[in-house]
Amino acid sequence: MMNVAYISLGSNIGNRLEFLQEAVGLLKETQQIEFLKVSSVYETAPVGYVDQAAFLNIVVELKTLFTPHELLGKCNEIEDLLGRKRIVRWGPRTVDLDILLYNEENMKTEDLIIPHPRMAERGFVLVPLMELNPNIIDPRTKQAFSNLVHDQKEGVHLWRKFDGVDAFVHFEG
Ligand code: PH2
Ligand code: MG
Ligand code: MG
Repeated sequence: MMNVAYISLGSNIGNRLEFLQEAVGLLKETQQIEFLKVSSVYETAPVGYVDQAAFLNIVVELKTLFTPHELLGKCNEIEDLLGRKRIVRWGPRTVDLDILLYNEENMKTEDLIIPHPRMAERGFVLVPLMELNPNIIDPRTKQAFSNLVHDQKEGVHLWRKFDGVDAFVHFEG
């Protein structure tokens, strides 16, 4: 059975676009994942720990045969693969992959909470998510995410638009 999932990707070290591209490329070449869409790239002010460089953020929509935990395993594997390329001891990760949504799943386990517990307060998540699908309902609150996005646009700036996943993965610039 094919499931629809949304993943948020962020990078704020080194060649940020290249890390996002490599991560998306690794998702794309995974047998149990079929790619649907990749959002535009946004440059975003850091949220939470603010004393760090600006991020590039995207959201991807995918179809997958993976269960939520199998998808989490794949995300962690990609973070490890790309993270190991750098030796930044205290720095943020080169690339972060967070599962936002998985079908209409509303689940809480020790290592995985879906929907992502902080997604509704994060412009760097909501703005690209609304670009991909403005009709999504929060399975936890039953509210449309589009009702929240208006207050969350501060610090989120369109950085570059790509025409499809392949254009994104293979772009060299
Ligand atoms: N990720 C965080 C913390 N803060 N801020 C922005 N702008 N983008 C991120 O991806 C991000 C963040 C933790 O993963
Ligand atoms: Mg994160
Ligand atoms: Mg994470």
